[in-house]
Amino acid sequence: MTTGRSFIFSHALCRKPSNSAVSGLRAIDTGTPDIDLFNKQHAEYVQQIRSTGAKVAVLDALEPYPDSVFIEDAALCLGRTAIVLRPGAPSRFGEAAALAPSLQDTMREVITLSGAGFVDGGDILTTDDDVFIGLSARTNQEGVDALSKIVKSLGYRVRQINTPESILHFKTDCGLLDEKTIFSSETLAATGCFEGYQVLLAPEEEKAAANLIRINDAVFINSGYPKTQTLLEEHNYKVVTLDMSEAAKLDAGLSCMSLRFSL
Ligand code: CIR
Repeated sequence: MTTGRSFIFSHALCRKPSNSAVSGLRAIDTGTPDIDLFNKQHAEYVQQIRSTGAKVAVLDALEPYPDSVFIEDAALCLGRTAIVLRPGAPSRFGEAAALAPSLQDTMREVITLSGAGFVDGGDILTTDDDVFIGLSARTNQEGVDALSKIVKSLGYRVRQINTPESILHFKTDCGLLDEKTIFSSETLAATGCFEGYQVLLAPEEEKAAANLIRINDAVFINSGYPKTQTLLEEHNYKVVTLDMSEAAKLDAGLSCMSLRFSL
């Protein structure tokens, strides 16, 4: 096992927001995303990932799939291997097949999830040793079982979690800071799912900042969460803030707009 393989990445894959993102899924309507602004914010997201030293390829928008900018839900990348997942929302069923050819072009090995189960990438948190998979409204037991077999064959341990019902995706409420430290909302951490790891709790009034991403030496958080920024800086993380207001209108955090891997 290479220390840091869960946050040191040579590459990332992103997909441009589609104009159809105005019809993206959302639990509560807080307004329609402004597509021009979404594109601008997405371009900044890509630029900041490049600033960490990773090479980023940006795929064309997929108009038939309003949520396809959230590319993380359609695949899981572990090192040089990609696993094509089966996103659980009906409007997102076709996203995995649409992404597979790009993964074939890029990755050394591509494995497709077998069976009829569902897994959204947003329900998966990977550390150096463990793959946490959360059961949720999008990820079911059959999907977890099929994915577990694959990730175990790649040398990872699996931890299955019952994601609390108030949380869309397991990773909506957590993110990896380093090989032994996880940032989490209190609600999720209270389940005990991170036993054996150091957990840094998101300030209660800033739990929406929990879905951060660590890429190389940078920790990306959404802008507007000053207590989270201070907390992370006090723990010596280099924090980069990003304004992703338009993605947030579609219940999206930061991790879901990239697939991160090393070739
Ligand atoms: C959805 O509901 O599927 C999208 N509107 C948001 C997906 C966000 N994905 C993620 O956090 N992994």
